[in-house]
Amino acid sequence: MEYVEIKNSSASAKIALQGAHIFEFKTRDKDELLWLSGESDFLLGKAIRGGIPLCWPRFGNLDKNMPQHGFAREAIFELVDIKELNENLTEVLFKLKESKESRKIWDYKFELEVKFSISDILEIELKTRNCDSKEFMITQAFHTYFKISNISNISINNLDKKYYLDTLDDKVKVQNREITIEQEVDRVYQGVENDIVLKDLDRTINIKSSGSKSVIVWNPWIEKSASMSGMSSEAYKEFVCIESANAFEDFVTLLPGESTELKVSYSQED
Ligand code: TA6
Repeated sequence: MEYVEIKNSSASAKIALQGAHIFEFKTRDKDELLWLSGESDFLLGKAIRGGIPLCWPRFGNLDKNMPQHGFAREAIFELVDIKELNENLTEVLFKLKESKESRKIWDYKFELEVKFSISDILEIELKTRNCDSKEFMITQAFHTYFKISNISNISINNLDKKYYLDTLDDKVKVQNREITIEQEVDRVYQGVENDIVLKDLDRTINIKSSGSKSVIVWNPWIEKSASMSGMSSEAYKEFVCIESANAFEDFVTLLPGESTELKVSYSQED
């Protein structure tokens, strides 16, 4: 599976052309940011398990002839440009346009651009342009797998008092204080416009996003971890997904010629 490897004075990264899927990111003086399953097959046509899968043009499993989380993460993107802006910052640009295959699933003309900024901060911009003569609706997400010391050591902060859909029982609930994880968690928070902070022992990861008002928090816990593809039975201890998204009611409709951008940045503190 072809990938681009970036190394500069601040960070290193690996990004597969399939799905414009970043699966490694490490700054010079910090641990690896992203979790990557040791059981991920790296087979063309099968999403890499871990890193940051791009869910597009759908988040979730709502359209009958659309794969879960859309088709972009299994599509081969074009590597358009690699720019070394200085010794500490490299920008990488990928592009995807409609194809015969994509139009069988989703009959629209589009241009999807993904721009990575690799430095001590990881920034990603997902830009969708409607190149068709009719409007279309998208939902989307950065399905980010964060590498953690152990699921029992983490807390996810700044979602206090936010409403969320608990997809495990389809009930809407309100978050009380920080999130800690002692069971399967699969929640879609709505109306989120603030930064989120993942704390793991003495490590803090700041998650900033723009163009999005929904955030998904997911951990499969023991049973699902053992049954999901590309995951070991112990994997649930090693990662948590915090996904900046336009999910469900937070969908985006684009008229012909219009475009929208979903952006996220991840910075780390000790
Ligand atoms: O983002 C959470 C979720 O929708 C879970 O329900 C689970 O299905 C997860 O994504 C992984 O999905 P995938 O298609 O990557 O196996």
